[in-house]
Amino acid sequence: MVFTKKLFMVLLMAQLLFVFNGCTSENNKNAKLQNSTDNTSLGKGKELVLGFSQIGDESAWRTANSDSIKAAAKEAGIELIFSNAYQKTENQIDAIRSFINQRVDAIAFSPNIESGWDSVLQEAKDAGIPVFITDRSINTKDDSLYVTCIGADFEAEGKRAGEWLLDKMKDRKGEIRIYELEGTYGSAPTIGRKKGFEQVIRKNPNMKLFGFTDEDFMRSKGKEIMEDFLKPKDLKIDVLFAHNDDMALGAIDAMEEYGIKPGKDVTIVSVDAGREAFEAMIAGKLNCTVECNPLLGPQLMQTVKNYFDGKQMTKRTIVPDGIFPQETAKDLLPYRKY
Ligand code: GZL
Ligand code: ZN
Repeated sequence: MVFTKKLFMVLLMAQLLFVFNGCTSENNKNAKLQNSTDNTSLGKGKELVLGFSQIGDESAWRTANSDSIKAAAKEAGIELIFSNAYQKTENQIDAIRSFINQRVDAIAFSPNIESGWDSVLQEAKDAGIPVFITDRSINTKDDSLYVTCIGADFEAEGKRAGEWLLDKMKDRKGEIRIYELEGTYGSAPTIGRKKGFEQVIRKNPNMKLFGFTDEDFMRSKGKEIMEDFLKPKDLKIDVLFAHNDDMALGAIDAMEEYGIKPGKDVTIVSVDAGREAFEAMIAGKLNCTVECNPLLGPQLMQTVKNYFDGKQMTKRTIVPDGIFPQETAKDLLPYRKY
């Protein structure tokens, strides 16, 4: 009983000490800090509990991302409560609310779409629970609602795809008909990749974007829309830009069903640079993929720990990306980590 009484007294002191700070989140952060150092001083360190709301399992990228988060939490000694929202934004909001009710130490999530997060993040802030955003970013006027956002620059990825296409097509004469397979409507990668790509291809007046649909980053939906599109034989497509490899691979399946040679009759560029994209490039069916690194787990866990160690951090951490044209695929495939 003495043990718990001592801990209680220390915690009470800690709480009183910080109550004068007035700022709840600071108070909670320091109290947690106080708590965690107390715990370590008591020998067995109390594990931090992190609630993570994942978008779904719509693509190979997402699976690699989830695997990275789970492995990194284990490695960091952080207890992870992992929830899959099956690409429903309302499921993510429910998950964040449940993490708040469970009084987790921290919350992290990859937001399915950019908008609609302010109220639930305000609830987390009122509860003194810090929120970390990874992968996709959000639109909010109040950036005190989250500690930091770790993810790629999606507009730069779209520009990179566009610049590669401009170069690839620089000697092509006549109209160049482009179809764009977009990701989830309203998501940061879809908005950014679309904006970056279309801004760049405007530099070539022969390039005509004649069609685009959102297919939620899913291979099955990429295949379906391309089948519907190719059914009437007379439609011509010179270039396909897919916002991720999975939709490109689905479209490639459909093209082959209709006797069209993907990567030859149609130039195809996508984003993610996953293993299957490298295999498709080696098979001559995909011409280029822009990298978007899903292995964000270690960086997220380190950032959470840094927060509780009271370290300063920036609001935005851009994860660097590369670009992989077909001719590089064979040599690089053995070194790919996802
Ligand atoms: C990008 C990520 C996107 C991937 C897709 O950071 O949010 O979602 O490009 C995934 O493959 O479904
Ligand atoms: Zn859709």
